[in-house]
Amino acid sequence: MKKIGILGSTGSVGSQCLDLITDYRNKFDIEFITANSNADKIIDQARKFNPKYVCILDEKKYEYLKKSLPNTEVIIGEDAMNELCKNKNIDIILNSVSGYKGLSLSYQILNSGIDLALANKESIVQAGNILIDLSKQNNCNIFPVDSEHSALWQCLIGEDISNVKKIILTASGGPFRKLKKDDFKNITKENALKHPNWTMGSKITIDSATMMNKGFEVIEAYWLFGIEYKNIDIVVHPQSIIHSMIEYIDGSIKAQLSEPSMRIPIQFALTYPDRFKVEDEKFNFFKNDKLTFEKPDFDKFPCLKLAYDAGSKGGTYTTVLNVANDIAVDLFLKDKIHFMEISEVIESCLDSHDSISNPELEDIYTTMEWTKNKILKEN
Ligand code: MN3
Repeated sequence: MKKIGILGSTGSVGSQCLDLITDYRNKFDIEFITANSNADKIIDQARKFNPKYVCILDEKKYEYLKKSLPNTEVIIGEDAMNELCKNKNIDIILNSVSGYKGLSLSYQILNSGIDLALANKESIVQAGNILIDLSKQNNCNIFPVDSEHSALWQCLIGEDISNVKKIILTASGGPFRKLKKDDFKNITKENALKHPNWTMGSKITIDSATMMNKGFEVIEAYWLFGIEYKNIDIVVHPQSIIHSMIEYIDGSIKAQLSEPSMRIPIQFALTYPDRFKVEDEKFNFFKNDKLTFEKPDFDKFPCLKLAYDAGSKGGTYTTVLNVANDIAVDLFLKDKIHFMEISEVIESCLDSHDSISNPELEDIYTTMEWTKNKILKEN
């Protein structure tokens, strides 16, 4: 039995993780589940899966939760959530909270020497050096749940990293791949929230529309696999069947393919080095007889360049990139700024930032505060 904890169990990745555990109840023991504020959903989940702890951030929901789950330990707040990540009896914790708040949890998990199944890519974008160092010091793993990085990981098994020439990240291109640049000014929130291939939370859906999501994934790949930015390429592949590729020094390219479903990357992070059977729709070559590829358009999607630049410059630039994006997306979702202003807000923060090289956790938090204050003052 693997003991697992799920941070953000009511979100898209968290719920899918519980779904797959339904098929393997004899393999996993759920220690805790946590949510931001969705009390009804976490109550349903707790009744079905019987975790030892249920934690919710929203304090107003405490009484309701307590009453609904008399036989479960109900706890509230951020500190309690952090406390859960210190339990060394747990084998692996899935961090699938959304946005920059995931960092303190990822930190706590690795600091306690627990394996981290990472769906919150923001934490590695914000503090890659710190998380990677921690995992080495404490001899624990960061297993990617992002489908591209899971693909890269799967392509690298049994290979020597020094034989890698290139990482090729695939991108769906998002909903505005074919839209002319002149028409970007007419983009509405509703258009941006419609992703062609994946159903996800609203924050990551907007990140896909601006392609900042891919920019973050470039930075995530840099930290997870230690490959220089100049050797990380993006190829737009609208069908989302090839989830990413590795090119080796001999010219051989390995790819991982499947229908676009998060089930495989979530499950592989939990079962590695094993593979468990899934009764799911299998890839059909004859229904998918056209796999196409395009160059990414850096002109239409300025967030891509911002991400490469911030990543290459290093230090706290990627912290600014991430937090500025988080807040800009939130402002966009609240109809306070236009779609095209998302990248402008981020760029202006990056331009006026004094980066700290080799940042400590304190520097990261200071930078987060600085970025937040700057944007909220100006918007
Ligand atoms: Mn992805």
